[in-house]
Amino acid sequence: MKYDHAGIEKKWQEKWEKAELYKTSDSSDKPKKYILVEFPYPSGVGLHVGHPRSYIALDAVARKSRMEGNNVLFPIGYDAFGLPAENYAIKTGVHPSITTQENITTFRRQLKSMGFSFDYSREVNTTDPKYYRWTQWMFLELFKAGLAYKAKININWCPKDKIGLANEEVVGGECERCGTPVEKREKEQWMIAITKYAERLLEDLKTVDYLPKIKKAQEEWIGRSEGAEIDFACKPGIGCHPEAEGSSITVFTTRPDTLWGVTYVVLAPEHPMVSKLTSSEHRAEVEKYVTDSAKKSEADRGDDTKIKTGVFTGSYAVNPVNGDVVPIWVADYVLGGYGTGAVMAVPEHDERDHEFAEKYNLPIIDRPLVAFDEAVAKAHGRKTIKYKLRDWVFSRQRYWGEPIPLIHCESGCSPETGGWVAVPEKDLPVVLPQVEKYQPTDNGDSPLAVIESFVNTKCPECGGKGKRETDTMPNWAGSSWYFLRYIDPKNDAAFADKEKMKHWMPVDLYNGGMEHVTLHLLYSRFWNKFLFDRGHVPTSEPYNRRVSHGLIMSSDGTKMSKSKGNVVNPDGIVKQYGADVFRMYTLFMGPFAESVPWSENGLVGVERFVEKIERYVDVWGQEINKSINQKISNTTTETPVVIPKPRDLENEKTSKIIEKTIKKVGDDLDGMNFNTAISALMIMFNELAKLPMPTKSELERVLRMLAPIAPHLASELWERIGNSGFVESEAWPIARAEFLVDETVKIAVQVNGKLRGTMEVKSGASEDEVLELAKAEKSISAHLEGKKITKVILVPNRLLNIVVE
Ligand code: ANZ
Ligand code: ZN
Repeated sequence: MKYDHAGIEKKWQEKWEKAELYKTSDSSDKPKKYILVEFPYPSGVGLHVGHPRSYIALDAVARKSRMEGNNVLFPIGYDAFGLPAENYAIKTGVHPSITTQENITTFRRQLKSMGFSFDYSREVNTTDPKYYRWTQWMFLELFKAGLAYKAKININWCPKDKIGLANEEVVGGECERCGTPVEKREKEQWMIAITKYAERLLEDLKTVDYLPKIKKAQEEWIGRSEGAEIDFACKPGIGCHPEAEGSSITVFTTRPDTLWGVTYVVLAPEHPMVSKLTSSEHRAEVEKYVTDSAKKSEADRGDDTKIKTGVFTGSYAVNPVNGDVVPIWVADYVLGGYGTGAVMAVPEHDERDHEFAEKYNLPIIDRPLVAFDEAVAKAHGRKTIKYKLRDWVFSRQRYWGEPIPLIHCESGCSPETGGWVAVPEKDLPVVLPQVEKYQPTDNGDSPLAVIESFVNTKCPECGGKGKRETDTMPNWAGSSWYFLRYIDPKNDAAFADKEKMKHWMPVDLYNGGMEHVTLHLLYSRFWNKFLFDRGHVPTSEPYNRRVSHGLIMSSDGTKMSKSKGNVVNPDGIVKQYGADVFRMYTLFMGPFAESVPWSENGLVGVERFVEKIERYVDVWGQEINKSINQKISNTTTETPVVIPKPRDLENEKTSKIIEKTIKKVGDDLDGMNFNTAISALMIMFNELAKLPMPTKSELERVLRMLAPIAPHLASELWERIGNSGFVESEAWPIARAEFLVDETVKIAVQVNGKLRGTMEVKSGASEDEVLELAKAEKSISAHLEGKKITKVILVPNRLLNIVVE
């Protein structure tokens, strides 16, 4: 008989919804647990099988946590600003909010079909004005604290489409839509000074429980380097371009000890002193070089496998430690945005410099090293710390984002912020206006820039003429604080109630993709820290524990992609196999943190397993009925015989396998080892099939253990064995200790490091137990007589070392 997944899953999903089983209360005496998954971008193609990998796993954790007596917050929402909806609007004219709504409806239906225990009453949608009102409010907090500022920076520019491109729209240096090589162009952007928090973002990693590889990714992204700034002077008379004489170039080095081996100095092409240093003889060449390198991406420039190029400026500078006169070059392997944008080159010690020196025939000299502090002092340098982390580019010239709530006063208000004035809180949100065209304007400004009624407004300070900022916020804005809004999603007076935040924060467990452990994780940690500093949130760190799932690859091990046509549609899987098979298969397919290939065979295997569980429980039920029938027929005879019902008697072997599995599955779910939890369940059902049947209470323990993993199946079987109510309202089973230890193990016993005997003890025996047994062993006790035991060391199940005096 095939398991009726469609009927059973629908039935239980409806029952859960009706009973509001997963609605979370803010006032509960139970301990709180906040379990969070990264919310999806509701794309037009619907849920990808990669999304459920995260949700299924954390759903199992959330369900178990509820059964353990916790008040669990397990919310979901939609991170819905972004390019696909906007590009679709450019193509079709359909407003992004319409496609977004449709996509959200699809996502919600898909999520519900999988039976997730999300509290849907707390859904958030970052594009809802009631939500982004608070994103804008928080931006203004940053602005008022001086952490938002405008600066000219390079953006990716498509000269044909005449628009600024997001990094993800640049593919191999070309515009994703038209294939034209992308150029760099200077544009004024709003920036957020996240670098002010670099040290704390690094330091506080010590206080949180993140997977080691996640911590490492954060540390590398922040990229702290201890080094020194050293000045190389362009002294008169050494051959400098006259305009540069008297100035000096400041380099950043992590190796001042190598100063004596410097043979040239290199500036990044965008260094402000390049033009001033370039002699007329070299000007044409240098200018061409600067223009060409502006077209290259920073990743290409920093790529150590690429051949390095550069040009001589015609000027020289003096090495402060030994007076050597060294030539000044321009090369794009030096990045403008890091350190001081200038380096001292030491070909003898640095591989890049060595390669460059060989290519351009620059000297390579071997000089002894001088220790760090002494070298810095000799060079009259300054010790300093630099970070790779850059300030956050916080504006885009695009439509589908949160409008930046600032007004430029045309009559001179607020000169200290360049004339920018905050929109008063009572006027928030600044709602996105309707537009006719969604593409940026010809000069790269946002499409909002041509809507006069939006742009022209009054200065909130003086009431004079004002013009609105027409840039919108980047995709990362709304996701920087969504975990706070789930706590109080309908609050109109604040982004969330303080008492409620005190109750729920920090998030206890957060899961998401490895691709988000730098930007999103860092941005949201920063955002939360900033709100904490302003007294708006109760904790400095938002997430206590952070884990990550591996990707689901296609069956041939490659990345699933629409163009290759190897994308697995979760709808089809749920329809054919049911949510529980999908859930268990996803948990079973491999270690949670690792990438794993999708396998249809694997699904079929899990489908059989579900059928097997159903059959086992049904047979168990029939046996009970049989014994009851027998009892009835017996009572018709003269002397009634009582036949023991299978559910009355515990069988030791049966109990053992059940209790051991309960222990293992519990530990595995806590350790996020879902695949081994499923295999333990499979082993258990195989064993049970060969053993006397469990009692009713034991079978109930089995179903309670199954509930977080296959909730529909467990609920159905719970009912079939004669229970009412929800299996999940029961407690998570705790393994009975007496059934956990069985085998004996051989333990070697040493006295003062010398082997004095071996003994059989029960597996898992404690130090005291083993010591008592050892004392009773003649061969060992002989070595203890008359001596004082000063120390006992047990390597469980292997070795006991007794130290005596
Ligand atoms: C001389 C030297 C000798 C260096 C040596 C290294 C090794 P991290 O650790 O990443 O901070 N550097 C400085 N600013 C740079 C920039 N804007 N673009 C490219 N390279 C830059 O690296 C710091 C080192 O990278 C600095 O120390 C500098 O080269 C280079 F044997 O100075 B070093
Ligand atoms: Zn004004």
